[in-house]
Amino acid sequence: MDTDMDVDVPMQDVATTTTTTQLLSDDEEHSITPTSQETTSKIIDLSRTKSSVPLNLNDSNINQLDAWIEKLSNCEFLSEDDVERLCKMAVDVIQFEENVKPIQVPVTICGDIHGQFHDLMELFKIGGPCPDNNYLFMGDYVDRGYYSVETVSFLVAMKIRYPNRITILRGNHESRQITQVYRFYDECLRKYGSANVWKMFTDLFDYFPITALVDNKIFCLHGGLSPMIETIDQVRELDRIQEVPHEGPMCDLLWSDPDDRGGWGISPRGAGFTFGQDISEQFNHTNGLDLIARAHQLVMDGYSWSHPNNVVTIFSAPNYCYRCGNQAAIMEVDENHNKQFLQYDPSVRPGAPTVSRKTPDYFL
Ligand SMILES: [Mn+2]
Repeated sequence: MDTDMDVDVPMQDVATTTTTTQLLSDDEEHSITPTSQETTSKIIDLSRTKSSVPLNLNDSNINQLDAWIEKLSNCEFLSEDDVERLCKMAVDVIQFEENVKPIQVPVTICGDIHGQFHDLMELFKIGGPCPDNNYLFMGDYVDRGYYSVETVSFLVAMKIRYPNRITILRGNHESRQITQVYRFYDECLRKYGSANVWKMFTDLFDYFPITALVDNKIFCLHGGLSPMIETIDQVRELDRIQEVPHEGPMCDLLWSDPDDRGGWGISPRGAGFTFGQDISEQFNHTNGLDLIARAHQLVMDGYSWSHPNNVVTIFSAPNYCYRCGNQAAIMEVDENHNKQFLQYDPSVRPGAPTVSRKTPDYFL
């Protein structure tokens, strides 16, 4: 029985608390022991494939990517060799993006997806197809749902194919440690028979940008603020190309949550901090921002304002974990910075029982 889902369902996604704490001490146990032989038999070192110039798409690349995207659109995963090609191409695109990726309006901003592939397809139906529309995803593509491989492969392929139309930030689940606990690692083993694909993707995650800035007004990131970061320029100076650290500014940006209490608080998740309205207001004032847009927390309507209009949470996995009964949302920001939330319900998943929209007791 999958126990992590049971603990995880509370609004605050608290399960990650226990995980992080455990992980800090159980490090060795989680380091690919069962498949280390398979993994080492084929050494894939993305850092050695790094080039000094961004990928220049040619006709052959484009045809290859279009074929992959079509296959993935049908929720069929790529071969291991194709994932290796995909990740190498992705490094040559993503490594050149800044820690604070500048983005122009209009753009549609999206929160957690968590391997719910069919709901991601629904998201593109609701928000309009890419590349006709610009998208910003704020992390947590993998874990929890059953289709993390297809979900992350699809988004990475779209990123390479339309690099100026889609931005994919890093979430706290785009990490070696977290994915070994919350399914992505197991899913890769089951679908590919070894941990090679897991290693390729988690190596790639190190290159994902950690924040984005929409027209210098909306600061977008997965988690929240850090007591060690007062200005956006300080984010620009971080060395992000690494596993998500257990503490420090990069960890906080991916793990923190807004809170009703003022000031900084200890996070029940065991990583990052909670931050109050005073902190958000100060950060937005200091950096000339209108808004902080973030994901990371399950919210029943798919979006939720806090601090009162300084922070918005966006969550794009409807009926999270196939059982939470929540709506999902995305936020469209138009040329005039008007914001519109588009909500949606879970899509039909082949072979899945009819979805119950009843709110579970434990939310009440
Ligand atoms: Mn998260």
